Amino acid sequence: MTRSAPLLPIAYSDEVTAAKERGAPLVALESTIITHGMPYPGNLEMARSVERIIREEGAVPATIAVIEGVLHVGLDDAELETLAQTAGAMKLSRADLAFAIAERRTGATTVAATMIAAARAGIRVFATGGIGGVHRKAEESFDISADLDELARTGVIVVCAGAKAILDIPKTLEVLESRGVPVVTYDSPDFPAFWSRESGLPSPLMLNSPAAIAHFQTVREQLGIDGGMLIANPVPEESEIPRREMEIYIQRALDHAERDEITGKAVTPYLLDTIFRLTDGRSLATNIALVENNARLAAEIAVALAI
Ligand code: PSU
Ligand code: MN
Repeated sequence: MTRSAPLLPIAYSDEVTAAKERGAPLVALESTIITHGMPYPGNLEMARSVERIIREEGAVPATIAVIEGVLHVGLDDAELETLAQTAGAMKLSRADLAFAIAERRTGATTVAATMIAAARAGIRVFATGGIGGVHRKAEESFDISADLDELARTGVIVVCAGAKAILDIPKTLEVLESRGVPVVTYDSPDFPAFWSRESGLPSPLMLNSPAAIAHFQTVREQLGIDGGMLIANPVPEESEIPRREMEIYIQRALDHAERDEITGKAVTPYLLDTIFRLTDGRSLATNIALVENNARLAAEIAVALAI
């Protein structure tokens, strides 16, 4: 008797299965933003609305998460609702995505883990809010998100609203450049800073249409260049919180984090939560608006890639 290796426990939603069969454009979505990035019920509203926007644009959403040891690519509404209320979900990156599956745990995927799952499922475009990056004072803490290395190695286009201004944005851009990750701002010369349309830094590259982004990716593939690319899509003007104002809240949140000795995986969720409270929820409204904006662009890119 020959023993074959057991298959990876992976579950595609009906909608994703049908999309794969007919070759329809797909957009992956992460779940850490749901479990660790926003409070309930705003997180559920956001998760539902980004899926709706992707469908309106003619693509199919695939929210990715690990539920009781099964890697889900595409969640139905009941699963989305349960996840949005799961307090103890793990926050999974490259280091522990397989651990959660092996140990039959439930966990949400970060940008890095979502890219791994998307690539495995043949999904080429992924929408999120902001990527992880090089934290301020990283020269002391060594806190650099695994998202950056994942962008360098895994061939998925990640649409974000820039790097969160809680990070050290110049250092984050330096690391992306050293690792050979193209950073393309959509329709703006300024690299955006998540809640704000500007970071004070110019963007390395700029493109003005989903078709141009798809074409750039095609040429990268023709050259045999693997790895991902980052599309930075500035938050719509009517939803932005200007940089100078944000800086006050960010500084306060960083002081709180230092006082409470927050380290490791807990840093990003802690800072986001503190900023939500300091801005009386205004940062949450901005966060939802920018993710919706990114979902729309990601769907347009996925459609353009499929042409
Ligand atoms: N952007 C958001 N909210 C989030 C995150 C990003 O608007 O919750 C999450 C993403 O999942 C990202 C992660 O991959 O934070 C980065 O965490 P870390 O800095 O620990 O690598
Ligand atoms: Mn970190």
